[in-house]
Amino acid sequence: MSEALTTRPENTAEVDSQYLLTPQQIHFYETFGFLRIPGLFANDIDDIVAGFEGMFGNEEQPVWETKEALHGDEKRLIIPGFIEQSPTLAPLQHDPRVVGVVKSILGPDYIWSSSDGNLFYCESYWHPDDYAAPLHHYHVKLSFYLDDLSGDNGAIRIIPGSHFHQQTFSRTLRKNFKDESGVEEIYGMASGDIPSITVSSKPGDLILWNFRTVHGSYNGGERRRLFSLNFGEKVPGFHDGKQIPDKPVARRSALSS
Ligand SMILES: O=C(O)CCC(=O)C(=O)O
Repeated sequence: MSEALTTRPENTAEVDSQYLLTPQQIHFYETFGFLRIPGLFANDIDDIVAGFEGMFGNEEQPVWETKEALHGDEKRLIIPGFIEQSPTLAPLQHDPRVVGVVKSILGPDYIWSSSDGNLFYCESYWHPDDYAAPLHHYHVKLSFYLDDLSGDNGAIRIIPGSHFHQQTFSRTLRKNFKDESGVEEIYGMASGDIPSITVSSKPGDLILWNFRTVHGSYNGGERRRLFSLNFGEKVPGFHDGKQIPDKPVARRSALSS
């Protein structure tokens, strides 16, 4: 295990500037609502996968099995509070790479909003993560997909710009995607053909997205492995208060958040 996966004191600790996002990465994230950082955890991936499998392989570990409409009524296994219960993965919450990303996006005042581990035997239809937090409360999700994924086997898909949750575009998507069975009638195409970006990924990549960003996954039904770390702004509405209505998102550096 690399030193980066050793326990760090707490999330308010200073983080070295090498772990902060560049102004370009921040602006990409704030414009499109997601970002992939290739290979950020590549050196630790064997330990991360072992930690993940250790959790799902532990017969004493409570695991929820769901069959929800959002996943076509197909099977999904989920462990809430995932890394918190794993001695191998818990240090990730304070890992400087995680803290650097989170501080770059949320600034110094952020809260931990728990984690979840998932085994998907299903697709996920289009949705924002408003089941996890109200949309006015700005959150970022840091996702670790542990398989080689492309559009053919369940890579996450993103509708860029859909995180501007109060705008007509985003409101229209949320309304029209409420019921998956109506999508084809509304748009004349299958849900999986809706315009989007497929974020292909390899184990060791980090993918982050805004909870408001509309996302989904198609063609992936065989034990796709994902765990996510979630963080939110401390004061709900703080982030939105900084955006001037109808003005372009300002370019900024991690230290001017
Ligand atoms: O990978 C997937 O199927 C969807 C993941 C997702 O929607 C989530 O974690 O919020």
